[in-house]
Amino acid sequence: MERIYIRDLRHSMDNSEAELNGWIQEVRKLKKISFLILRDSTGTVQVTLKPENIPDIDFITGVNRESVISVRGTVTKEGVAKSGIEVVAKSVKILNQAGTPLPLGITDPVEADFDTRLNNRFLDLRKPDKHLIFRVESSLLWGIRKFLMSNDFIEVHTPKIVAAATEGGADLFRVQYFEKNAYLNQSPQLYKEILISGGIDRVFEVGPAFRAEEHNTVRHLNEFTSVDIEMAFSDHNDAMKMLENAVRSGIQEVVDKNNESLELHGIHLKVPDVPFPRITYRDCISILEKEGQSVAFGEDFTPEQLREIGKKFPDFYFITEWPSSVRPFYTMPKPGDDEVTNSYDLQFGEKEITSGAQRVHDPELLEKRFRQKGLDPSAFEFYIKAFKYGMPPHAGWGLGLERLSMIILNLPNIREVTLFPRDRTRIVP
Ligand code: AMO
Repeated sequence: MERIYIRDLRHSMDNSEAELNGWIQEVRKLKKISFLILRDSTGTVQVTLKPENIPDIDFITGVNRESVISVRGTVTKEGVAKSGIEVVAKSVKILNQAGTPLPLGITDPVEADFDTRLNNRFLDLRKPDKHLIFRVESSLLWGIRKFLMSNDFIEVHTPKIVAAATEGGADLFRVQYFEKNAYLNQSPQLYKEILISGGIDRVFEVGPAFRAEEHNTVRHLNEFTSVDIEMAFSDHNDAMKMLENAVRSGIQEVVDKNNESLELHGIHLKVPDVPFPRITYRDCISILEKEGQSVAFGEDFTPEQLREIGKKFPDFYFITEWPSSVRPFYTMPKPGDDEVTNSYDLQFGEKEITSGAQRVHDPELLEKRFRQKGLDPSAFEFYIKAFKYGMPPHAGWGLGLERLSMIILNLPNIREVTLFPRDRTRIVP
């Protein structure tokens, strides 16, 4: 007998035979017959147990909720269940019994506190709305991957144990690498640029990035998933186009694959139009000044200031031409105006999703930029070397996958879209 998912029962013929596997969500015992609500990764269905088919009916209905079972039976399309579909069991096999009491309820109307949920993530994920988050994240990434692959990018994997800091020395996790000191990589930045010198032309990577940021916020993780690209013979404008279309393609895939489930959970997702608006850092200062705020040129915007700017741009938009002082050494200064750079952040309202830029490709300028940032170029010899023997002009970006998922699902905390979050206090489970 073929195993089928509960979602697909609606396509089954009346009176056909099916095997279903899943968890017992609920037991309803009546005088003669009993019902189980069976749940799998795609939904729930009512299973009818009749004593003439199931001689050990009392044993089965006495099994704890959340035990794992396999049911073989007849699909009945005009049953008494609300959905109209039920399965009249011919046999029920208990595959594994669940303990009691459950450390976290699956169907409780009142949600447990977040820590209890995360401590019992395996149970939390059995709830359909939590499960859906990770289906959405998977579709989102698949849409982005498909877009990049169809634009001649190849997917690469670069080291996560590294010898040099990428995004600034402060937020590094140290690891003991035999007799040497090493770090967990903050970003694949240096490696993706080296690959451009390697002649690969267009690369992308999806992988973990580690930041030892001390503060616990709803938008920061100490380990997040970074979607990075780097493209040769390109500038920041080319990279921004690639980004807005990648985001659009990701959201399109989410809608194509999950719209029915999203609508069921009251989430109405719109595929954004491109191009996204572009606004310079200096224009943002003007907006803030009009609101009576004084902003010092050369500093990052505070969360309050971003909130103010976000009021004018509630959807996706780019903030471009950030000052050199707030961008890393690898960022290309704007020709003729080197107070600012050929850089951008993709924002959604007040929230940052992506940073990117055209990069410095001239090795002399690169060494100068290292020194301006107070960094010793000799620690980056392996990187600078790749610039000395024919490095094309190039540009790219790094997108926080969890940040984008959080935004499209309108969730208040980045931990909701992270299976097993790593934050200032949490490394288990
Ligand atoms: P940046 O440091 O801005 O740039 O990071 C890029 C994007 O990664 C996400 N992000 C985070 N998400 C969750 N928790 C964190 N602690 C965290 N830190 C960053 C954000 C951010 O926009 N090398 C450059 C990218 C490039 O220029 O290609 C970089 O890493 O969404």
